[in-house]
Amino acid sequence: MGTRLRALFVLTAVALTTGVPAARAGGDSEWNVCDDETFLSNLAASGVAETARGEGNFPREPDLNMTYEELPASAVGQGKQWDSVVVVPVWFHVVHDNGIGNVSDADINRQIRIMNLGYSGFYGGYDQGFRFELVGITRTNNAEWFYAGPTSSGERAMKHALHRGDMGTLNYYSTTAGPYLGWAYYPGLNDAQAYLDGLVVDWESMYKVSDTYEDRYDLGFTAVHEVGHWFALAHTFDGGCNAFGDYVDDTPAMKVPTSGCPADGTKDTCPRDPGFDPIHNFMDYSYDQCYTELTQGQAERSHDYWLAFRA
Ligand SMILES: [Ca+2]
Ligand SMILES: [Ca+2]
Ligand SMILES: [Zn+2]
Repeated sequence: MGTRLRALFVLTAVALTTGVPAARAGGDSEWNVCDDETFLSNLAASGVAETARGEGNFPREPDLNMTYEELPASAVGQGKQWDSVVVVPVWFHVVHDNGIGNVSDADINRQIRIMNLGYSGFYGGYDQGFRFELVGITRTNNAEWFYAGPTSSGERAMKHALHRGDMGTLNYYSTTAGPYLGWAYYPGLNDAQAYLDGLVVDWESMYKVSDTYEDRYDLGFTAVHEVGHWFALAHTFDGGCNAFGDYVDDTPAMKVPTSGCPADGTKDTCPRDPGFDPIHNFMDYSYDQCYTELTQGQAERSHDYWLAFRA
């Protein structure tokens, strides 16, 4: 079905802002996602990046010029026919800098468990019909890879070396994720790019392994969010108030990402679209403690794409 899908999957992931390089918190320089060396030198010079990732002037995720669309009509709704839970094998790649970020096996198993809880509806919402099974762990001491940002030579080298399995295998790279909390690639990478498939997730977002993101992003839910992209889920705010929104019917449209967790739950940035903003959805940008759910519509979209690209 490749040709009808056009360019939508050429790049990937997730945009909070578009086209504007993020200014580094704590400094006046600008960092372009393609300029890895500048980032690394700034990181070494300032020492502030550890406290700034994903916050302040940093978007949580890079803008990789991702586009996303609906599948061809013939492929839409096929996922409704899934009749058993899909178990996704996971290769977990620990990349560290002389021990910094060298998370334990227990941390990894807990992270997999959190992903299983998130995708089974344990916290709320709809059982997504996916589960995750850890099949292997790699450990690599490599500072370049550990600090690498998206589209960098470090990312490419890391994935060339470590990527395992096929498109139905989830490769999870635990690094700093550069200045971000994480990024992921949508389904549909071409053969030459297939090695890039997978998640890159900030190791400090794992469940209470660090206090850097305490009370914000420290419950392991960044990976739940990134897995959503890997399944083809867009942000609930992607598309804004437009009719197609995130191509999921049962997530109310929203215009801007949520920050924190608005207490009364009545944030409504698309007042003409029924429903309050889905601030508890894992595909918004809320704090971890605000995340509880994915919807039936998101499960159906994920299974449609699974059948089309990963099964
Ligand atoms: Ca929607
Ligand atoms: Ca609304
Ligand atoms: Zn995202």
